[in-house]
Amino acid sequence: MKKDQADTIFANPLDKVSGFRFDQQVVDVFPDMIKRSVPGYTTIISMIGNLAERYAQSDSHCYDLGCSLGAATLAMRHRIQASNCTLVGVDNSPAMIERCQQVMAADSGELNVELICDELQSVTLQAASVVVLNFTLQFIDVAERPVILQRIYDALLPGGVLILSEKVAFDEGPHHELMIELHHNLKRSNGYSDLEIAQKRSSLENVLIPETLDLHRERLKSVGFSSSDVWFQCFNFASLIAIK
Ligand code: GEK
Repeated sequence: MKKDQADTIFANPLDKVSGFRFDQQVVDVFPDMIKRSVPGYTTIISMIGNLAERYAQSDSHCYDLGCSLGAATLAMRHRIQASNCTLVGVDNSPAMIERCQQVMAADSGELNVELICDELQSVTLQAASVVVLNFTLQFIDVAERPVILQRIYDALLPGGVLILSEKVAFDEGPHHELMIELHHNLKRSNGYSDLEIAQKRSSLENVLIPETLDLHRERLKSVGFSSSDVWFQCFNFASLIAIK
């Protein structure tokens, strides 16, 4: 397996900053990129393992939708005790899935892992006890989000959970600016230059669409989740748990 590289994708001035894509260049730097960009990422991954241990049911599926290199899949694989549980990782980036396959093959976990390269919107979900959307929904057209959550809710077994992590927006005002500033300060302290931060921000414009926590809670309620709330937040990054 190729060694992970440091993320320098936006380090030099680009003539034209294109819309962000999960291609081979991103795959090669992905672990470094996500750890230095998403506050609390390592904690969230580890806690997804804890939550999966608690909520995974025997004879069920646990889905990692937008699995990238399978960090959340691996965390679940090493914590789930329930018998006959199958992990399913889905990602629409062929480069991500190819590397994820190598990651899973090199891992000694015993739970069966199935990897699917497809749009998560078209994958059949069934008998699910845990569904993870760890910073994935934010990349999908806002209009498609309610349908995706409804399909997840319908596929969940009673007592099943959705773990939804997102970059979130705040209503316009001082708090909105403050959260963006605090996140950028964190990226600076993680070694990104102002140029890298600015070029990445413009690459993600219209690709990553954050919504407010209120909107996420309302949508989860409207598809049927009886309870949902934030279990982790650092600045404008949050993770919710919704229980069926
Ligand atoms: C982690 N969960 O490390 N269908 C399937 N996959 C998609 C779709 C789609 N429609 N849209 C985007 N993706 C991971 C991190 S990264 C988040 C998730 C980030 C995939 C996309 O290819 C990418 O791999 C992933 O969602 C988002 O816990 O990079 O900020």
